[in-house]
Amino acid sequence: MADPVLLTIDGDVDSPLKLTFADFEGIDAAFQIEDVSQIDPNRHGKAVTLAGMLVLVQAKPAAKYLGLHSSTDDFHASIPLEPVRERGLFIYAVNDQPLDVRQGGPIRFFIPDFAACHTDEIDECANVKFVDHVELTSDKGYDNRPLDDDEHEALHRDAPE
Ligand SMILES: Nc1nc2c(c(=O)[nH]1)N[C@H]1C(S)=C(S)[C@@H](COP(=O)(O)O)O[C@H]1N2
Ligand SMILES: [Mo]
Repeated sequence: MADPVLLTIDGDVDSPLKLTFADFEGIDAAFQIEDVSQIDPNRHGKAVTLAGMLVLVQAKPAAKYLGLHSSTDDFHASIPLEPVRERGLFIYAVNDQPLDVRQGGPIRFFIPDFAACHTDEIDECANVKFVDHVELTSDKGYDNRPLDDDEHEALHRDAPE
């Protein structure tokens, strides 16, 4: 059987992509971070940079928002692209194995230096786990991140461990 597609990237791009684990491993070393713990000691694994991904899909100048969608638990964020362009990461492997679901795998979006939850458009909540679809858009897209402490608490209470 063919390897499953882990991430689809489309929207305002000239070259949409569907990536399997092997595709992630094959991405140019210039677009890879070998060891995410060098950037954030609390995070581990190997990542492809958002900047690299934007080159691969040939993002159009019209792309202003980064949509991060998880169909696994119906969690969605849409954040301004410019401030995260050079620091966003897609973590996909630990010890050369696909990222475990407990760490947000198979693919986890991660912004080092995120703001505290719901204090900013680019907050910790935008570190979308099990992200399977990235859509670049000219306007803000669908976003169902928690808006306040109560919603946030409810989300964490219901989250599978
Ligand atoms: N798919 C998905 N991603 C998600 C969430 C979620 O509920 N589902 N919660 C978000 C929130 S609100 C926070 S604060 C962080 C928590 O990341 P952690 O579980 O690694 O601490 O993940 C974010 N990513
Ligand atoms: Mo959060």
